[in-house]
Amino acid sequence: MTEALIVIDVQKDFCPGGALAVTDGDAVVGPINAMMGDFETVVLTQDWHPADHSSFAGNHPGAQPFGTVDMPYGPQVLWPAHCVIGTDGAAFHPDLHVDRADLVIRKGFRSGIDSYSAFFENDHETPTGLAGYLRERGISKLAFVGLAHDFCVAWSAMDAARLGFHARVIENACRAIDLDGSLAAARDAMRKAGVALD
Ligand code: VGL
Ligand code: ZN
Repeated sequence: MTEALIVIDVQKDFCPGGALAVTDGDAVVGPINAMMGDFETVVLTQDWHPADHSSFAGNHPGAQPFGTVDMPYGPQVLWPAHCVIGTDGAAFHPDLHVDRADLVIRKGFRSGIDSYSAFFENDHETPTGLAGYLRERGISKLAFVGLAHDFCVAWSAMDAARLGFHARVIENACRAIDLDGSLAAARDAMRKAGVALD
């Protein structure tokens, strides 16, 4: 069996009570823990931002969270400060079975650029190294779960498909931010990109 489970950003700040809480975000933890046994390889991603990160609304004078700014690499949604390096909010949900992970890959750690995807930063060019890791291990099939369905899960799954991996999203183990219809748009884009929605 060569399919890997890629668990996206199941961190306290994306769960109820967190800085960028996704509705019902903690509901993914039980299903993800339960399915880990079905996969030989489990990879976790961790959103990991410096306090001066350019995706934080508070670092743009006069800007509001959930607005958009133009960055050199394209439009960027501004978020409340979240998953700041070393803080409690950046930690994994305490019930997530992190011990099962072969690899934890951090992303978004450069101040000037965000990284929704586990494979590329938001310029769609700068690699995180995950594709090389998976290919070197002979893994070609990936199942994605976690938070948020319409941002980091969707961008990761679409990049995986673009890179030639077989990519599917297990939707009952995802929860969305759903900003202005972003979940419907992301599902549509994923289907068009060749991502299977299970
Ligand atoms: C995410 C917004 C900002 C995510 C991360 O994990 O989907 N969304 N940073
Ligand atoms: Zn982030």
